[in-house]
Amino acid sequence: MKRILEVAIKTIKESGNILLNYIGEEKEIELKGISNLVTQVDKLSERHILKSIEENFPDHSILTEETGFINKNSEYTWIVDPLDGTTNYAHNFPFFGISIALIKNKEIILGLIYDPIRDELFYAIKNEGAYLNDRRIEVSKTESLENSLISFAFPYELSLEEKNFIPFINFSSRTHGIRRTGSAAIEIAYVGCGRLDGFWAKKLKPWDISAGILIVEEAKGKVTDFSGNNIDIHTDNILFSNGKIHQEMIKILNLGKIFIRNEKF
Ligand code: 2AM
Ligand code: CA
Ligand code: CA
Ligand code: CA
Repeated sequence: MKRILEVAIKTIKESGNILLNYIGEEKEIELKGISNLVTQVDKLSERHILKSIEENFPDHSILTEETGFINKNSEYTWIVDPLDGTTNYAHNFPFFGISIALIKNKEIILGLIYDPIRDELFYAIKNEGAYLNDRRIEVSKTESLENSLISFAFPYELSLEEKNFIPFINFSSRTHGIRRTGSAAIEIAYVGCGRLDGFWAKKLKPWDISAGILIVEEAKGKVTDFSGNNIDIHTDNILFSNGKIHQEMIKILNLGKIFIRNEKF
């Protein structure tokens, strides 16, 4: 694992430098769907990560956002988001990162999320804890929803019904506040280190969440679906929290109607 971790850290930081190098440059923006952007830098970052994995671990399978699945029939699969927060990146809004996870059979054994702007590397190794740079991290100790700061994400192209803003309104009056940076991976990492107390998301993809799942779990947080059930990397509706506010968040996520604070439900 030591060598795998070393290669993964070196690779993710090199891709971080690619993102930094192109910040001031003109971005070639393509649309994959309405409001679903991809730039040449997503592809450059991805090409770098693919090359590094293929050179160092030629037998491993790889799943990436922009290339898809490279199947080597291996028990190991790397899951790669070469630029999480592309829309932010294209607008020079400084919340974006890179997410890389390694799965062995069905278990996430390594997860890394790197924010090159702040030079913050969040990573976790199965059963060995979660780290921010070289410091061990844990989720927040916030005991109740009303003292929490939470966040959420979903793809831009969902219908209004699928997006479902009812939880957003219900959380608004029951928390210190809601944030949405536009980088799901960074926000999940922030749950891991206690900057956020909870994060809910709809219809994210394995490359958005896999590294974050391990980071939050190893930071002693909780990850379930909106009903409290165990998740896997394909789960549609996913909730990350410090554990202490998890049940309260599940309750609010499942309220079908808007209730103003203090109203009984
Ligand atoms: P991306 O930048 O790698 O595409 C924005 O709400 C967050 O949701 C980002 O982390 C973004 O990742 C992710 N996301 C997932 N699916 C998306 C989609 N179809 N369109 C835009 N963002 C998407
Ligand atoms: Ca994308
Ligand atoms: Ca993403
Ligand atoms: Ca991406």
